[in-house]
Amino acid sequence: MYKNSHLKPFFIIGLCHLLFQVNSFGQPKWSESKIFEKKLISVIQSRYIDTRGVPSHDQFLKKNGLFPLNKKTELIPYFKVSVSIDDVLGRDQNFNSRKSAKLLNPEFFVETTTTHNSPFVSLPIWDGRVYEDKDSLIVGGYSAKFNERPVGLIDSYGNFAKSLSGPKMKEFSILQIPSEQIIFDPFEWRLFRLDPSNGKTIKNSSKSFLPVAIFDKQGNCIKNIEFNIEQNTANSALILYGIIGDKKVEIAKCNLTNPLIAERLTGYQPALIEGCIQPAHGKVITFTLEGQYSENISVNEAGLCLNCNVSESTTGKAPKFNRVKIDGDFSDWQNIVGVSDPEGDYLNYLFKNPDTDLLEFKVTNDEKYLYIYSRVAGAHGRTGKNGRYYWYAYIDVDANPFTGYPPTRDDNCYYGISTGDDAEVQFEFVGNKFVKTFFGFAGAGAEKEALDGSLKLGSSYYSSKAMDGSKRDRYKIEYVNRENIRHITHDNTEGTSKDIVMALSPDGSEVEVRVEMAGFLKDKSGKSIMFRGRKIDIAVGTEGSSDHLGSDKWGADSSPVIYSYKVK
Ligand SMILES: [Ca+2]
Ligand SMILES: [Ca+2]
Repeated sequence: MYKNSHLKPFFIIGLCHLLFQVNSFGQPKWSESKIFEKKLISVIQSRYIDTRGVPSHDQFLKKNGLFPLNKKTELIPYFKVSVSIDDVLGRDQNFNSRKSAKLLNPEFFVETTTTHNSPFVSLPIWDGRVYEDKDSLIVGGYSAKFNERPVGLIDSYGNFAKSLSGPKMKEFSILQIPSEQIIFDPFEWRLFRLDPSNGKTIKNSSKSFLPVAIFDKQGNCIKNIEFNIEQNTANSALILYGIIGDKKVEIAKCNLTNPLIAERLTGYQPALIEGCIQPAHGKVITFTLEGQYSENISVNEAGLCLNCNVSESTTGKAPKFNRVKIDGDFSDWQNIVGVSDPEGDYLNYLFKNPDTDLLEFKVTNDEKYLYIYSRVAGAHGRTGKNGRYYWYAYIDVDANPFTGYPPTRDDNCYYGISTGDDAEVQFEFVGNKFVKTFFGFAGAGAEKEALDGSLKLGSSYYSSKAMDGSKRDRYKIEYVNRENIRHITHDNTEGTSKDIVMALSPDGSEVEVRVEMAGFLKDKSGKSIMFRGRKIDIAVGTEGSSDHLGSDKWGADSSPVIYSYKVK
């Protein structure tokens, strides 16, 4: 998936006094040490100057023994379809469905696998993040006991220095890594652990879902391409087409008569009430089938390249209004660009739960509704008998980090993203049952003000109680709208908000949520906090217990933020 132009790097500016309010560790006051005239990040980048005198990521890789040699890249096309259990014949592992069988939710993705050699290997660190505080780069570490706390800093050489000592240190898994092995990539804004490769070949792989990037002969990414998956008339093949202007080009195909099955998964069947649907009620087998590229495609360094000439007509079609149908068929999302999140970005203090591991997040809207999409590695809402699962869209409606609640892992909230979260769209599953969709709001007030409709945007907290147990009057409230009446709701309370509906894909890996913009709260003058033309920052998050996977820990993840999404 290519990059969304709305994206800013994953850090925050000017949020740190909020972090300090909740920091009772007696940390050094970073903000008092004003050393650098130049921004610290530029100082670190300038240590990696190439022969043209320009800071370069390649230089960073070379100086740290990470520059890839003997690099090989393989891009394998896959199709994924679900088939009702009743339509799958026999008990063998073959893709042997009835001729009349409906192929549910056909999908396409490319798996990119690279191998290379280098003296060192870099492993991503998920248990912390780097953020700016005035002239300093702070490393926030994550832990079960203290949630997120500043545990160190990145100095002007780009090195990590611990700022925490004593018994608290052992609570933070990032501090169990020797300091000299922690490396900050100032170009990609990521923390890595550096290990010797000992001569071993290094292998990485990742998946790209639709819309995938396709390049022209000159190496430019083709912008006005639309994708469409079709079944041929004899039902013997699935074909991915790219439509560019009035030209339809076959990109990849998968034979269905005797396909190569890469994965075969049995679906799950959550109990559903009004507000959530799932095709075939999840009673499906989901097949991942290896495909082949058509002769129009060649694979090179850049990725997938179109061999035939396409004249990108600039007059082309006007951009479509993305109207999404909440039906569990996700073809209406396949041409919407979103943001991707790494697979396997597990935190050490949480359980490695694939059902909460986000892979993609997208947002769109029409005149009445916001539509929100996410994909996880496992299945949304899957729990065991006694488990719980929550999904959130975190919305910073005024793009102001000082309203809403701050993006730390404090207050027992699992996410750590750079927004002030004012309003949320959520859903809840308990014991493998869909319980409700609902709204969250965190502003200047609490339940009474929400019921009166007189809440204002303002600084707030996730929990009604502070960490010392005292009660707060500004905290996140949760509500549902039913028959034009707003009701406060709580965990485990069944009953969905009528203006938020959702659908799961047959295998549960994808979810589409439609929320009526009128359902968000209004300010005192009666104006909704969500309106067309407003620019919002938005991300999604998941959290779920893992009893069905044999653990009493929870799993959680959050997506990158889409900044400045303009409600069209
Ligand atoms: Ca749909
Ligand atoms: Ca993830």
